[in-house]
Amino acid sequence: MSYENLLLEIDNHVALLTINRPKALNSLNPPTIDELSRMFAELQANPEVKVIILTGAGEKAFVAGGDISVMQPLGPLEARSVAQQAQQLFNEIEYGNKVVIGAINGYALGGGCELAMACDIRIASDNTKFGQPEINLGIIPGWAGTQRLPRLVGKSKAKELMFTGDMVDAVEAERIGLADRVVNQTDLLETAQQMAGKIASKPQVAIGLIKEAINNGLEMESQKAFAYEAELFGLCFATEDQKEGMAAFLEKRPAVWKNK
Ligand code: CO8
Repeated sequence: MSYENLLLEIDNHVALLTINRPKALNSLNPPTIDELSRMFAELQANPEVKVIILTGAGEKAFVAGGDISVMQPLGPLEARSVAQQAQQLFNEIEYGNKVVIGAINGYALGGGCELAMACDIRIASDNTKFGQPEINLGIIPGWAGTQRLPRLVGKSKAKELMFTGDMVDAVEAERIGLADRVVNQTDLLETAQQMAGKIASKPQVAIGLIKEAINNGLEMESQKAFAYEAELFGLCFATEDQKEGMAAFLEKRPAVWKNK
């Protein structure tokens, strides 16, 4: 399948996916959202790929938001449809079976901040600015920002950021829990690759079950979530990797994972 707005490299079980519209600061128009949906479906189905790194082309922006020139003339039903299309993509990223690391390399604003928040982990370069500036356009976040941001930074900080439209720099983003790590821009991809390589070297069934336990469990009442975790923990004992991992520990040798 061909992609006009995306670049892809796959190396050693890690896919590096780059949104490539640097002249428009990688802002997301409907064709790019459509390409991202097709690409994530392809990568989730590719057994060679264990971890996906998502970044933006150029040194200035990860994604500067939804494409405002496309949004400007929309009617309410079209705007709702664009919101639903992107929300579906972001759900596929958050709930999909592969780990997704956001390598956030500059502005992550509006829909760009919402896309970053759908990633499992965010590593930000020191020039990154996060924000939900939709209020300055007379709209509210529509790609699940009103839901994912408070879950990451708390209700009142999320309201402050959305009411004011203010951006936060990478250090502040790390302090409030929006970024997990901050590095020099020159080190960003290498740091993401190192983390991706480490995660790709782990037993993948258990990695997938951790993702499921956290994502689904956080949406449940706590006693139900504990029971759900116990079920998934039990499921690990149906895998060859549980047998191998424990045998290897007891035999004092490195484990050889089969990812099944
Ligand atoms: N959409 C379209 N084009 C953009 C966007 C964007 N979000 N951001 C930047 N661009 C374009 C600029 O228009 C400019 O194009 P050109 O060179 O043709 O004039 C080019 O990228 C470079 O941008 P600037 O010249 O503005 O660069 P600066 O360094 O001066 O400023 C900023 C960088 C601060 C990032 C500035 O570009 C900016 O404020 N951008 C807009 C940020 C924003 O408001 N993002 C939120 C958009 S709304 C959103 O994401 C909601 C999505 C949900 C939609 C729901 C359903 C419809």
